[in-house]
Amino acid sequence: MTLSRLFSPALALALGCQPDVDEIEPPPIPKGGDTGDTAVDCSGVAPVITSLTASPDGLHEDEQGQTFPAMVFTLEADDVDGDLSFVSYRMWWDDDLDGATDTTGSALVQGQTAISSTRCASFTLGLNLSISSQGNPAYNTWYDFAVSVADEAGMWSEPAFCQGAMPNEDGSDPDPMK
Ligand SMILES: [Ca+2]
Ligand SMILES: [Ca+2]
Repeated sequence: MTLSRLFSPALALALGCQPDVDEIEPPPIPKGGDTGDTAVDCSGVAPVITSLTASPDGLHEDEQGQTFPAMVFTLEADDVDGDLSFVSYRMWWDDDLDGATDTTGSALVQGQTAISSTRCASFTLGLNLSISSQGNPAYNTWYDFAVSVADEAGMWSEPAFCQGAMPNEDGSDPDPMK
């Protein structure tokens, strides 16, 4: 069993076009009522990414049966106010290997996925995000990647950075970083 099965569905994203993921309709955010509703207390703090790694992940097959080299990003984040019934994510990358990448522009990949968590309880998110490549990121090329995640209120974490490389076109592992 893979980590992605344990934690969350791996998301196959077709780069260069709309992410091929199910659009998840955000659930309505409870409004504070006259009964002392505590919803306000369970939101307002952004998640904090505590670890991020990227690994080549062979070939992934899309819905048309075509295979593409893929990477998997393993991310952990804490959200102390526990408003994480779904998580949004954004990714950026560049090939200037200085350990960071610009996150002020439009994300190169973004999406949402449902999360099984207890509302209002501090929650440690374990998320595996898969991306497959049709040329960007290039095969067998190292990049700085950045990932940011948001809770259901849309509060974005600071970006976390890691370096990684897509497999070769045949799915074999990339060359070590030069
Ligand atoms: Ca939160
Ligand atoms: Ca960079």
